[in-house]
Amino acid sequence: FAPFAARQPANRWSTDMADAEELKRAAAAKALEYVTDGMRLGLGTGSTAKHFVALLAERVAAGLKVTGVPTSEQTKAQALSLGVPLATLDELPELDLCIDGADEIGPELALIKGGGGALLREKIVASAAREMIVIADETKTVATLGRFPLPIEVVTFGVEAIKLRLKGAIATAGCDGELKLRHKADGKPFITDQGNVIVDAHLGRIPDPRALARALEEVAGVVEHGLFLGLARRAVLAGANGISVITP
Ligand code: ABF
Repeated sequence: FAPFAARQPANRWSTDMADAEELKRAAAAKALEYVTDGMRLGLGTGSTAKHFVALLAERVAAGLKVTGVPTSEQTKAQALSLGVPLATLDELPELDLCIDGADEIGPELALIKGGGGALLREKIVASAAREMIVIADETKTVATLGRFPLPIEVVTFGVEAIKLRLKGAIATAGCDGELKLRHKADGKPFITDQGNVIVDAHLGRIPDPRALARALEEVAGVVEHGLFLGLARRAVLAGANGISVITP
């Protein structure tokens, strides 16, 4: 991609945004190199995954044969509009590769995902794949997970009671912080593709992600959480100095 120093910062904010999009697109383009003819592909959600789907569609138009399983209604709509052949996970329960973005990437490629609200389908699809590659700009990497609020998908019944139990569970894993039910811009609760709601846990630091994952999974009403541990086998990260590919 183009050298960043060469740009004129006429409007700093829009220039930074453009740079960020370029980095996401560069990571997506690199990840495309891992896609081969005949693959069954999990298609992620979010702005980085959106670049990947767009680039994949160009390859499909040029003759690449793949079948995608989308992780959200949003990705499904994009892939359909661009002519990427799709199947459901019931039709293709085993996938070769899943390519998706992340909100935070920690040591050993432990991830926080779900900022876009698609964590449940994302985790099911990633788990069905032989390999998951996470794509991101390098600002997503952290030494300790938790600066990004951890999304926890819960059922709509008894949300306040679930939040109280979550608070206790989080404390047993050495974490603390505010739990907020996610809302849309119109003030209504955000509802996931599976009809649940999301509680965002503002923890700041997650010293032991495995302990926290175990604790959350014991709370009745929790459908899934955004800690993706041991799932990503590779991260393709784009930064101002180029692309790096890292493994756990
Ligand atoms: C999905 O999109 C999510 O799990 C994550 O929340 C988000 C990352 O979005 P972006 O690529 O737009 O930063 O992968």
